[in-house]
Amino acid sequence: MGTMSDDRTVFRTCPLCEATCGLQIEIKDGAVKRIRGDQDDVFSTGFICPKGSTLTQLYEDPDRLRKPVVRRGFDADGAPIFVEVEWDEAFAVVAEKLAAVRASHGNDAVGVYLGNPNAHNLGWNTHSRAFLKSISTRSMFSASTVDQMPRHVASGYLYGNGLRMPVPDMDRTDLLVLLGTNPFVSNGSICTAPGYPDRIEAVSERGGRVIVIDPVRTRTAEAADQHIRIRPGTDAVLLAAIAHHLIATDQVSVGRVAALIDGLDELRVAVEPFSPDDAAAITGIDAETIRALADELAAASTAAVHGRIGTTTVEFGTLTTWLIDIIAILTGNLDQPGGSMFPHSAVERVRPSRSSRPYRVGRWSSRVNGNPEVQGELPVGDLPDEILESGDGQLKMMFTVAGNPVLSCPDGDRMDEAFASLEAMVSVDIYLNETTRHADVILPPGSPLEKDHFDIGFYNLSIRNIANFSPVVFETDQPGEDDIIARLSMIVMGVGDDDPNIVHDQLVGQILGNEARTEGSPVEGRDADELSAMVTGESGAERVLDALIRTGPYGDAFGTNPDGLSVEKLRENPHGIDLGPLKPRLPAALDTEDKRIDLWAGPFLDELIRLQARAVEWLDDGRLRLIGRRHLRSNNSWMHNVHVLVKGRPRCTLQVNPADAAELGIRNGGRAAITSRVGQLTVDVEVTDIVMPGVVSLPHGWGHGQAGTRMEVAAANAGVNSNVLTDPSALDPLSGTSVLNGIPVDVAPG
Ligand SMILES: Nc1nc2c(c(=O)[nH]1)N[C@H]1C(S)=C(S)[C@@H](COP(=O)(O)OP(=O)(O)OC[C@H]3O[C@@H](n4cnc5c(=O)[nH]c(N)nc54)[C@H](O)[C@@H]3O)O[C@H]1N2
Ligand SMILES: Nc1nc2c(c(=O)[nH]1)N[C@H]1C(S)=C(S)[C@@H](COP(=O)(O)OP(=O)(O)OC[C@H]3O[C@@H](n4cnc5c(=O)[nH]c(N)nc54)[C@H](O)[C@@H]3O)O[C@H]1N2
Ligand code: SF4
Ligand SMILES: [Mo]
Repeated sequence: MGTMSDDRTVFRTCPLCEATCGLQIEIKDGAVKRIRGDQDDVFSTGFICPKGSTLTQLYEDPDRLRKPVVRRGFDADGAPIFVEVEWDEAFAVVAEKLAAVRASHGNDAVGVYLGNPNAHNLGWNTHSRAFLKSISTRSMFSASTVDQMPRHVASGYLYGNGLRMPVPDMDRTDLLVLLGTNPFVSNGSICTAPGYPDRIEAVSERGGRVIVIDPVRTRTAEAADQHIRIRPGTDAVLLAAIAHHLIATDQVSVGRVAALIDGLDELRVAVEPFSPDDAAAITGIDAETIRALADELAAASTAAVHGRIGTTTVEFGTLTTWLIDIIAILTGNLDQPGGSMFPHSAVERVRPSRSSRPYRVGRWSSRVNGNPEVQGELPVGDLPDEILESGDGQLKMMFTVAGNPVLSCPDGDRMDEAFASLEAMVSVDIYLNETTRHADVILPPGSPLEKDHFDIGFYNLSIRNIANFSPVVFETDQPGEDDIIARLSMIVMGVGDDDPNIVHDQLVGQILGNEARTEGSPVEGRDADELSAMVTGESGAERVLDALIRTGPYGDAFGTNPDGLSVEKLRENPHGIDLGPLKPRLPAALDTEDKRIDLWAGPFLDELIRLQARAVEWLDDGRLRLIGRRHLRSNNSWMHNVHVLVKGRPRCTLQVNPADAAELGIRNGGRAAITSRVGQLTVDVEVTDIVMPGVVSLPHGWGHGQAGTRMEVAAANAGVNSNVLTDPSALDPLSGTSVLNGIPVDVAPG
């Protein structure tokens, strides 16, 4: 808490979603008086959503953990009993538990699950390396395999690096085609763009068009020029048919990047079976509409096609993502202004390397189900089996960092059972929730207002190149992720020290040492110790960030580029620095061996053949398909303890089309039983024609109020866990991503 004389206005970037909005925070007498959108933010210019202003409520939430807690047994009802302890004691328990598990089961018995807020967290971004290297486990799981993993795999094969992801150049495009994304609610994903609604409107205002392809008439679809309803899971068929039509009608025009691309000729044969007429029966979109869409894509002077959750969390997620890039290539929109472009951030997550190797997956597989490793991870759908099925390499201990897999990942009940069965568990989290209630120790970092911030991840997915640093707003005794991860790393390595600065200094030293040795680096040949001494920053994360920024593409190179960036310079620019619109980056940004794009580098030909066979099965199964949805005032499973966000009408309802409701005998406001291969739920029904016939929609992230959790508001607005219905064995085989959209279900009056 601040002091009575603490009156000030500060500016910071909201860390809650990918939009990176600037906030203006007025502080009076040491407390937040008001949070508004920062009109002067170089990127968001005042835009804010209802969540942004609730950083105050998160900060003040009495349920948010202020000190570590350790589990000391269970009460008579079987609920865990947690007691607060000092930090040193908490870390001692971690060390003891880890040593015990390693002694009896070896290091392979230790696994990790990483949740979504890590991507938004500066300390995790700067320090994860230290932790993941020290723990060195093949049992790595994350929210990526219930999210964007297909994007990484498609990028890996096409561009040589899984992290090289194109984004739609929304502010300059003439035609924006959005598949399986509802940015009016989610505020966008793999497309960092604060104020999506205004930007979408601007496309139409400047004479362009916006087309939304979604089974639901979402708010985004309402605002678009055209909404095309599609049967869940069938986007790959639609996109293959678009490619088919472009080729069949001689409308292919690859443009500048043509010289870099191998395998275009083979595409004709590969998409031959996907005629618009055949695709119509599978996608539910008539052939004329498919042809018109393809013609429009070909005719537009610039076009950007973008797909998210509805296109990645499906059985053909990787193929769909690959096809999105194929359409960009065929229409001359890859790496072109107004098309699909590669950001160039002040801290590049991928630096083009000189010694490239072919992109690889499957370097190891999951023990029980034999699914291949992808990007160093195993499918999170495999996690319950890896914990529950006995045998060599069975997981006995888990670290979870900023994740709630019990609600967010497949087969929720079995996930819960799995975590309950562990010998040891450590969670880095701000709440005692459905997942962390199984932990032996919870290590809580401070709330967002108590941490510094810079979106290392999302500026690499941004439609403009932006740099914006946010200092701490309120001081706290709670360590940030940087300090916590540093201490965990030392415990995992068996180092006796407990001073996180040792790790901070090592990380800075490694970064600068590497740079000094790297040919072409702005600090090539300089003395790493001298450079280290010039690094500034109040936290470990800030110091690592300073090292990264100053040696990055816009950096001051520790003096040789005096106008360049440093954290100090960013501190002087609290509204951010605009580094300009995206620029073409190929071939320099390619990490493939030959600096070329080989369309068939991955298993995509086989996958197209598999799609052809599968699509026929979908034709006549006649079952309802379950999809998910998001709400503007929610954030996956974890902001349900903020009263202003959850109040009002219950949102965890099953949306059903009126025609289906009539046939099933269920009514608006009534109850329904919904059954999948793995689970059953009874839910409140909302009859609405925004969902297309044959499709039902239920949001994820609910199902609160379980014994031993400490989230009073969430428990009072519990809802049900939609992922009880998610089949862990249904996945996109190329990426290990779970099928969360298009789950076959039966619905009956309940
Ligand atoms: N059916 C269905 N399931 C889905 C989805 C879907 O569309 N449908 N979407 C999927 C997607 S895209 C994702 S990303 C996943 C999310 O899956 P997860 O990341 O596992 O779940 P979250 O609900 O985001 O949980 C975030 C956790 O981080 C904690 N936390 C919040 N802020 C901080 C912080 O600053 N530091 C730390 N250490 N912890 C913090 C919260 O208390 C919570 O425990 O869910 C997936 N699940
Ligand atoms: N308010 C809010 N914002 C969030 C989040 C949140 O939970 N709440 N979560 C954040 C996270 S972790 C992520 S990853 C992003 C996700 O951001 P988005 O991808 O924009 O997520 P959704 O709003 O779930 O939109 C997915 C859309 O896909 C549609 N859909 C379902 N199946 C299919 C299909 O087979 N084909 C097509 N074409 N469409 C389909 C759904 O109807 C839905 O409209 O949002 C982030 N922002
Ligand atoms: S849109 Fe996202 S970044 Fe912007 S205020 Fe809302 S939650 Fe924060
Ligand atoms: Mo996500």
